[in-house]
Amino acid sequence: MMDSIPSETPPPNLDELAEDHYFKANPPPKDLAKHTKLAREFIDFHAAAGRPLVLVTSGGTTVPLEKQTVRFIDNFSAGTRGATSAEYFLEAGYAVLFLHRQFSLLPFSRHYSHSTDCFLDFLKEGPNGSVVARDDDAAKMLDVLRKYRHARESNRLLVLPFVSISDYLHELRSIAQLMTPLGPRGLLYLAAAVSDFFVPPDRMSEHKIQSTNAVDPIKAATTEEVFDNFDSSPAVPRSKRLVVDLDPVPKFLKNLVEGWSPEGMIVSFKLETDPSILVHKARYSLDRYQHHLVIGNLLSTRKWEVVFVSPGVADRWIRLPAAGKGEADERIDGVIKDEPLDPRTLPEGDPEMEIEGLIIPAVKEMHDKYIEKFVRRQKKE
Ligand code: PAZ
Repeated sequence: MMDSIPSETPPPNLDELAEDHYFKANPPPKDLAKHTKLAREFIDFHAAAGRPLVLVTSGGTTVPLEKQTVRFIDNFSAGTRGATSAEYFLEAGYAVLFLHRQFSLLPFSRHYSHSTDCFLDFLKEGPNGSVVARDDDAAKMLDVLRKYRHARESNRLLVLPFVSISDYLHELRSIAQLMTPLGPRGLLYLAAAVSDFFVPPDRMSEHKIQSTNAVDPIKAATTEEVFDNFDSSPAVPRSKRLVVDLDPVPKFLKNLVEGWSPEGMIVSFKLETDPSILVHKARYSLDRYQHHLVIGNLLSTRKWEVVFVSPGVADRWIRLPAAGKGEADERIDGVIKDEPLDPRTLPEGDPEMEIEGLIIPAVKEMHDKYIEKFVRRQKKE
């Protein structure tokens, strides 16, 4: 009789199991195949040209409460960080794949949308029934228009929308995997405000959640299951309450780093409201997922300062200069501050300066070094 051979089957990879389960249980967005085709063509075009390409994610993700969605949970993000960063990446020579929440801010058009002014306020009647920019706005609009046209005509900007958290994750996974031919020239800059909680499909109502029990008798007469997301001993009458029970969204950053995009440089953002935990949470995320850079920011000061947390180096605060002070970076009034700004006493900045104008060159510098190191290592092998 033969001795039994010890089994060599590796233990199951829990991250892969969670990924498999999530993507099977949550249906893909209906435009995924169309988006994937556009993304593949765009990425392959720039990979062949040896150009660096950045995937910028931007805006909030919705958490639908019903399959035929009438209501959903959302967050504050307007997509300013993502849309503004995309413009600076284009200026820095990148091709930009802009994956954004539908109807959030877009690169270039952001200068004329979502503001207190209506875009028509920037226009006036011109000669012979034409429409032209108002004199005060013409110079800036021409500059923005030229940059936009150049990005479009040189095929450097691809804009793809998503709506819900599951749309976002499906799109992110597919695009990250398609970025493989870029090797280290691929950069993932994850600025979208991604929901941490969601309603899993098996607990989601098909139809609009009812606020009264008026349809109960009709429902009871049919074989259809009545949606029930209420607890069993409500203090307020059952027909008047809505208790929403959310599951945590699985954390896929590890899958992204190890499986979907193992050669690209990955930059994530960490948003907090409590200054005392920001840096700690950013460092925790970096240690846990082993990616390349976490950019920390606080809700109240995110347009003035961010903190770069990366492996093996000290935290680096990047700040807008106070008005009239010129260069600022880590310094405020000549003093290096490594504590967050006080939101009640934010310096009056130059309205023409945007913090993304400081963030993107710093990210590019890190990305250039990352590519160099990767190429050097490959040569040695
Ligand atoms: O869209 P916005 O400009 O108003 O805000 C940008 C931001 C705060 C959403 C972004 O900088 C960020 O931190 N994104 C990641 C958020 C998170 O999931 O922790």
